[in-house]
Amino acid sequence: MSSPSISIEGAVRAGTSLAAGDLKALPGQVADVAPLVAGRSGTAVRLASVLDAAGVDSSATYLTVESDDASFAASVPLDAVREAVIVYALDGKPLPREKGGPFRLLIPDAARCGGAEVDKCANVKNVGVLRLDVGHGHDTRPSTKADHAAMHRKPGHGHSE
Ligand SMILES: Nc1nc2c(c(=O)[nH]1)N[C@H]1C(S)=C(S)[C@@H](COP(=O)(O)O)O[C@H]1N2
Ligand SMILES: [Mo]
Repeated sequence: MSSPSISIEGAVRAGTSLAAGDLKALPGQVADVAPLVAGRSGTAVRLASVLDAAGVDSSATYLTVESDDASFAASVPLDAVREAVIVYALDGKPLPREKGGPFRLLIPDAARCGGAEVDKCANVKNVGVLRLDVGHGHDTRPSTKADHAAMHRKPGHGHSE
């Protein structure tokens, strides 16, 4: 079996697929995300470096982030995630799936759940695809407070607030 990877596709110069080892070799390493994103830990790479690896087309306006099982997706303005990171390791080991691994997007200073286009719900776990879109893309985030609360009541759906 090939190692898990993130696929970067859509409005890019050259679509690519990056495994943890590839992410580790990129510039923009963050040894510990804790100072950047309160309450989180792990080793990360800046999203900007990851996107640079594929070469974002100037037409792209949104980043659509999808989980590897295709169950969850969030589409956020590219401009709003300039400071985001992809966590790929914890204590020198692959980030465990239950912590959102093998790859997790974390957006510093994201708004509270359901509070804005870039909220904590957009911190996608188990990231499989980063797609550069021209305009808003696939997004499974609940649009009403009631739907959001219902989603968080489902077993296994971790929630911090
Ligand atoms: N793959 C995946 N990522 C996801 C979700 C999900 O259901 N599946 N839920 C989102 C929502 S709604 C929130 S609020 C945060 C919760 O992250 P936490 O459990 O680390 O606090 O994860 C986000 N990332
Ligand atoms: Mo959420």
